[in-house]
Amino acid sequence: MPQTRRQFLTATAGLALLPTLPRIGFAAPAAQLTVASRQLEVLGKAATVYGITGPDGKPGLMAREGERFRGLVDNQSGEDLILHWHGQVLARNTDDRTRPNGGVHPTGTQEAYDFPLTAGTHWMHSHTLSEQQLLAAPMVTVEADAGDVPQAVIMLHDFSFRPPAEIAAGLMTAQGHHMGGMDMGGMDMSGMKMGGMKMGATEMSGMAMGGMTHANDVDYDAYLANDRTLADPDVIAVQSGPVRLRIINGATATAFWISAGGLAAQVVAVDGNKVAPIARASIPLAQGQRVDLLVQIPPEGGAFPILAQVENAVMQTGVILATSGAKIANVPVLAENPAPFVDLTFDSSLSAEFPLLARPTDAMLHIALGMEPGYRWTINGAAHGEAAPLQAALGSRVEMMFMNPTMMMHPMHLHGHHFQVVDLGLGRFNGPRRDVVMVPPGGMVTVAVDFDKAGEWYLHCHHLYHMASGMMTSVTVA
Ligand SMILES: [Cu+2]
Repeated sequence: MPQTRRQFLTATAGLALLPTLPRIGFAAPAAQLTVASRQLEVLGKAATVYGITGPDGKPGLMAREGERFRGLVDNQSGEDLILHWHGQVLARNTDDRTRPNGGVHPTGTQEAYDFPLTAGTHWMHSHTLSEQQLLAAPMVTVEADAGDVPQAVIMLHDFSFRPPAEIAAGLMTAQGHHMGGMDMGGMDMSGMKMGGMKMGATEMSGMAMGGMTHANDVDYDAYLANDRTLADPDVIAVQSGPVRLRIINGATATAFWISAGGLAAQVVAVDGNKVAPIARASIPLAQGQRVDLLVQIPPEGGAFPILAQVENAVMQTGVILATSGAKIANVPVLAENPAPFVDLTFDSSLSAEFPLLARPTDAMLHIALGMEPGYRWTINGAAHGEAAPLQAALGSRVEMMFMNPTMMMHPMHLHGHHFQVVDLGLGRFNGPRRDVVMVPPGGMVTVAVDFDKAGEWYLHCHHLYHMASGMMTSVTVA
């Protein structure tokens, strides 16, 4: 049953008296998810959005490594549903409706699922425009070796009172998108001579793109962390000692910079995959990506904002971690200075704990990302549906090289697999395992994939409006 605002306030007030973390728990393995619309208050106004509620009445699902996702998904949303199990690499192609010709889950019906859960911080979301209306939720499976460290999940969203179809229509007109009529001549791959360059993505974007680099093509009304703005943030009760933050960027068109403020913070996983722990004060997080941060609450306690600031902008959102009785100061919704564009400096410093096994590469896929006038986004010159799927042999090691001559960053997502980032344009390295990699303007990023599961898997930009405007294809694995 959804909490009312009054119940929430009561619960929050009671937290200070409780010695444990009552809002963090584990679901029974036989989970059932209900997708329905719900009311949310944003900026003092009522908004109707969607939600995915687990058996414990909380958003999404929290489980332990070794458990299965077994149970019914009840679609009460009033709309046909295409739900994606993002990061669930143990699910088969047929376990996910987000595949070519996967059909829809009709409203008013229940569907049964049964697949092993993938350890780590993952999530679930609509694969249509309703993702913009918060049709998304965490799908977190706590690793067997995660110990007793308390967990806190932070889900980020960009929010608009406008319906997503209206936003999409606006982007496709010159009025709605100031680059709609830009002449892209001379921006083709041959003009960039990318194959012969040994240059970092950042240098290349500075050189090739000049001042044209662009972000945030949708004007949002608010940015949410666990459904709330910083004007009225989610306050998560913590105690002194370590807390594992599992941060999910569920925003549809916004990349953030994550900051744990004054807390000591170590990055321990990205996209649910362990990396060699690394201390970081500021972490870029593109659409669809996740980061696990181990923070240390000091012995004296206090209140600690965990912030997500929009790239190239001053807007920010976040939650507050607070020990019992801590005074919680207001955090403004606008930061003092704009954040930079997200880039690959962070990724270049990561090392996978479990890299792909060393073996020869069987095939190379070149994937040129493109933009054409009228907000038409393409892969290898074709919008979704215009070209045949890419091909990969079952059991093969394939490298996918993404090249981005456009002026926007594209967070590229492959369904059903965790690839390994192996080259950011600076030479080979033991990069992180991920399922979303950002390809910045002017950037060239290579990932290695073991295509070990048959089926046709989507490959797309996780900017919802780029995906909806063509930047999607699929890989047939057979
Ligand atoms: Cu894109």
